[in-house]
Amino acid sequence: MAELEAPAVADAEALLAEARTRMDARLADWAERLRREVGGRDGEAIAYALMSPGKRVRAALVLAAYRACGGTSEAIGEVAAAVETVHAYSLVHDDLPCMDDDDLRRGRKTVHVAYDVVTATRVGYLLVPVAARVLASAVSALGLEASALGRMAVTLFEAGGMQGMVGGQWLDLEAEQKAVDLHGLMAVHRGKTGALIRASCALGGLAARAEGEPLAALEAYGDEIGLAFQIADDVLDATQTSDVLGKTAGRDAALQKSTYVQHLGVEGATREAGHLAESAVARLEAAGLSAPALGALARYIVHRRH
Ligand code: GRG
Repeated sequence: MAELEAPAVADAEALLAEARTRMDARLADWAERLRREVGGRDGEAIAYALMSPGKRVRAALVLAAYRACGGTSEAIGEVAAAVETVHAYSLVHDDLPCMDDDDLRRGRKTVHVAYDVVTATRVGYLLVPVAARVLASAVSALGLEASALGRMAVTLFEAGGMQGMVGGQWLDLEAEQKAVDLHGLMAVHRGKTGALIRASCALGGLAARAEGEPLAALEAYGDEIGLAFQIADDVLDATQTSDVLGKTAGRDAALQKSTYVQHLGVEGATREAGHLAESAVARLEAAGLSAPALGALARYIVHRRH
């Protein structure tokens, strides 16, 4: 398999900058709406959680997958916002004392530190149906039929459920302070992190009415970069500072979690993530999908600094 050339950081950075601008605007609109609807301290905490400034990798993947399949509507940003809403609530719960127990996220206090544990727990649950509302508004803005909403909702919420993110988080918690082999670790990573990244790629394709081989290629690409993303996250947790990451570094070691770094070392884990990214891009090429932006994002995911 051909080696991926040096990271096309500029391309990925431009797409991520676009995704950040668009997500910040979309999520601020939803935050304002929810602040009014829910009101009080819960409303403020929901807005705080939704408006926290992420890298927006999942949003960028939705945009790039959509365009790779010929999509042209600006309304795709709303699909990306639905995915970022799922990601946002997962972070709120991930940081709770009963989970990873962290006080820093995206360079700010975590929701349970800025508010309290009960409020943060409620915020996580309240945002689940909000993600469904954002997706429904996206499908309507894109002019897609109701059957497309059904398929896209299944894609998003299966990825967020027991077969994906929730199940992966469950395995992750069970695995704390235990030795987990690479096979087991792969299952944790694919569920906890990979499933939503895979769904981001699939949703971009579905929004552009992709079917068959191109859609399968996007899913295969998403599957491999999803795992690569979490391996890179393991590497960053072991090698970067909290200041650079905007979240507490060294958390895996503190919680005695098995990681790719622990199994393969920093170099070995980085190499493994690189192989997955190469293989992901090869899946797109094999399906005849011309998608330089998805190639650039695959490289970014492995070489990113935070
Ligand atoms: C509330 C129903 C419900 C479920 C939550 C807690 C949980 C279930 C899942 C946790 C999933 C999780 C947080 C996995 C880690 C994924 C990960 C690597 C997050 C960091 O992603 P980045 O680097 O972060 O893209 P930013 O801040 O840039 O968005």
